[in-house]
Amino acid sequence: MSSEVAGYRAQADSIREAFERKFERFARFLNKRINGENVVDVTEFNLSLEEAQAELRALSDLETWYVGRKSQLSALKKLIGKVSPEERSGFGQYLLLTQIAGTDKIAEVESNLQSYIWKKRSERERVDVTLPGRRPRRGHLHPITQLRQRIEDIFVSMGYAVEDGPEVETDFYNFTALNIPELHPARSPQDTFYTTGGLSLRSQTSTVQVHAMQRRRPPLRVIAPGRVFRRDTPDATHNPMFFQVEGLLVERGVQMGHLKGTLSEFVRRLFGAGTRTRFRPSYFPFTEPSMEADYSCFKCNGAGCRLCKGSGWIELGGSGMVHPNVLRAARINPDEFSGFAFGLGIDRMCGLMYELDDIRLLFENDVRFLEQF
Ligand code: FA5
Repeated sequence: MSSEVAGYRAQADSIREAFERKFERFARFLNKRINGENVVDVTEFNLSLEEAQAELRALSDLETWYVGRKSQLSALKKLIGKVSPEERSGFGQYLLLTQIAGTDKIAEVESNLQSYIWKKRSERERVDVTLPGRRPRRGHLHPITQLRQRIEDIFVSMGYAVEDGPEVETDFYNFTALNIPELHPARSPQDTFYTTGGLSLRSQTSTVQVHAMQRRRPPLRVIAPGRVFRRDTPDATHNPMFFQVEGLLVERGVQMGHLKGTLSEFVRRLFGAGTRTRFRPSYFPFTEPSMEADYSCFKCNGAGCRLCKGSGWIELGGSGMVHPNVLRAARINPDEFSGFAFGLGIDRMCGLMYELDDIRLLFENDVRFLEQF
């Protein structure tokens, strides 16, 4: 053997010795040879799942160190072609045996660790199918949604369609089309949140009046429930975000009696046949004439109690005959068609029905509170 090849073989021997030293920590994961048979009891490994996974990673690092592309053994293999043809195959074989001596052991440990990990994993993920099941807690609709649906049902049964409108509005739909020109003082009580692009969050569902008239054309009957926003400071009866339901009817020959009859029938269906209504003159820029509607207290039947603050009456909302300018904004001829509109606040109505001291409770989303409805 040439001194050159002898030197290479010595290098291969020292690489293998270094490997054996590094491999010592894994020796306990090798099969045991008992009576000539390969035996392994992985339960003796005594590792947690995470520890076993870490061992597997360390083993893979060792394999890379020993036979990886940049390993010293690979560097030696590149020399095979350089040794003399007579010595080439002997040297090549020597390196191959050196390599196999390590990779066989690595493969054995890897397979044993894999089965240990599989065992640990299935232990951890095992499901005891005999355990009693956990019953899911069923929720229910929010009280405001429940009330909104009751209101919708009543109006749908009176021939109304349910209409939807955007919560982010242009100045036209929120104010101008509702007969509230720029700089008109009626804008300030309904001050809202504006974006820099000239849009605003709608301050009332009355915005849907114009959308509905443009979309459906008269004759029409719609209600439009939805979320509205105002710059109101929160207190027991105010929220900056709350729900309203708008009603709009536009037909030929509609007059105030139809409005009064509709709202009276509505409260009778919602609170009971004996419920009475009263109408007070009021002002809204988009209705003329305008009225506030009240209904007799459902708790004391009008005698006066804590709920109605002793008056016997509870406020229902605003209403009136649609102003001709609003009809004109939707390109409807006020000489041909007339209509009425009303707007009710759902949150306050909900607060009264459930005798809540504070409507803010409705939005705190405390399930202990919400579960009661
Ligand atoms: C209006 O918003 C009119 N659009 C109603 C209307 C429609 C009149 C159609 C004529 C024709 P008002 O600002 O009064 O009206 O509000 C109506 C209802 O919303 C009130 O009765 C009240 O129940 C509720 N509301 C008003 N502000 C708040 C608030 N900050 N928090 C909770 N509810 C509120």
